[in-house]
Amino acid sequence: MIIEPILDFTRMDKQTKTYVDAFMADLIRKNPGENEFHQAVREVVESVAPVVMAYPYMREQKVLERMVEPERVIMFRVPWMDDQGEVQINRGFRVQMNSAIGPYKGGIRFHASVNLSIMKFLAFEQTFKNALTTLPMGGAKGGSDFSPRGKSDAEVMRFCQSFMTELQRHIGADTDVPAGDIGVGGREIGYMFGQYKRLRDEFTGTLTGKGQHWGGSLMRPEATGYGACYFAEAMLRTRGESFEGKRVCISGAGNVAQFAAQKAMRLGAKVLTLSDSDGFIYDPEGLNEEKMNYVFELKNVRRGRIKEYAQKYPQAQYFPGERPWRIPCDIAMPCATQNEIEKADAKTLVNNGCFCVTEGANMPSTPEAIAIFQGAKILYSPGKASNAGGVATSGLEMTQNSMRLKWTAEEVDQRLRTIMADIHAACLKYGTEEDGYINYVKGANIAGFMKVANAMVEQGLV
Ligand code: NDP
Ligand code: 2IT
Repeated sequence: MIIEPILDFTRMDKQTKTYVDAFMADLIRKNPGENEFHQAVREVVESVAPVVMAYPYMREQKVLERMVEPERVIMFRVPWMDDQGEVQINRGFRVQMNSAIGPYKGGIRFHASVNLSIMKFLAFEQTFKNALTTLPMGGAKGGSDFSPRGKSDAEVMRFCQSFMTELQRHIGADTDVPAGDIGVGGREIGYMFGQYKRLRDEFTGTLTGKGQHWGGSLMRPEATGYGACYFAEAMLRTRGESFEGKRVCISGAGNVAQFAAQKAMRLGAKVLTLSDSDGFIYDPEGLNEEKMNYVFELKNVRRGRIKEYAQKYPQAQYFPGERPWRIPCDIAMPCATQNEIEKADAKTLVNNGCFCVTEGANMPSTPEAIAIFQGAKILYSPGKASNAGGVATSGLEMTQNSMRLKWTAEEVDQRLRTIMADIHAACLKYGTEEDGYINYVKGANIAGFMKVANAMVEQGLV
């Protein structure tokens, strides 16, 4: 039974609001203290509640109630020894949220802040994001409260091996396929893949983001940042605009930020800022290819801090302890972490003339910030739509691994562009409001929800 979506979900009536309030009260009661998870769920529930109200079977089948209950949560001890010979204990997680449309798929985050709430919010978001990619991937997320920052390669390797020694029994090419996220890049994927292969005695595409000579897809490192720029281009086009000559503020200096900056610059924009958790740099002349190469070397080879950019390029200023949002820009691309744009930041951005916010990170804008953007009717896309290029290209890596062949960079890039255009079209379909404003939050949430909900109903009560 395929349920055709109705398109007029614009108004939330009183009955719908009562449903949302009761749903959220129950969720908070069952998952106390998990603030990030509550925040991610509320955003989706507010978008899809009119759909749920329109179809009684969705309520009878408790589709939404099932979606917020992970299919499985795995938590485990990760013991390892540091370079001084001291025993260290971290906590490992894998939240297998939803497998209605494909094997579990989602990144692994290594950061001191990782806890169950953050894992569940990310796995929940991933479920909708993966549905939007048009590829058959369920939603998951994993990680640990281990921070690779300041650790030696040997320590990172020992940690990754211990982490994978437990995780390997829960994953597999047709079961669950992890990848990178904050604190997990090529180095960490390499150590985890090596241990997986050793313990399971198989060479399959069970992790994505692998090295270029052992199964990694070309363009996977670039995919999230590039995909966010392709999505932003599509948004800008709805207003007859482009990146050409625009001032862009980017937060973060990691994988997503680096390639968002490179693509935005190559599309003719002036990229003014990058940041890390210690502060941000402002380069009034904008990035260029030479400066980008410096950033790649600084962050990916030397694992240095972004403040060093201002030492290398004296026209740039470094602002410790601050985020970049007060620098006037046309386009903002948050590419660091959750809740990094708060209400006051959003007001500053809009007051300074910013008219496009494209999220590279997951849930970087607070609900209050989103309300400011949408209230001002500026272009605003949630991460689950605009950062989906990363996991989409992971899906393309899985396909190449299954076929045991490798596509060219041009072929992968073309597929990525098509996927981002399709996601944008889905947002337009479900998110265009009566006055023509495109509510990308509603569009992305309803499009992702319809796909997963229908698959769940068709597969029965599991
Ligand atoms: P990286 O670890 O490569 O880079 C993260 C960057 O964000 C670093 O500059 C880091 O600074 C900064 N950052 C991390 N945590 C914080 C914090 N609490 N406050 C301020 N700055 C912080 O990660 P990615 O670039 O891969 O991920 C960035 C975002 O993009 C995350 O939200 C992730 O979930 C999302 N994402 C990633 C995808 C991918 O393919 N990698 C795909 C889709 C989304 P510092 O060095 O100081 O920690
Ligand atoms: O948040 C994300 O989409 C990612 N970290 C990428 C996940 C993946 O499986 O490539």
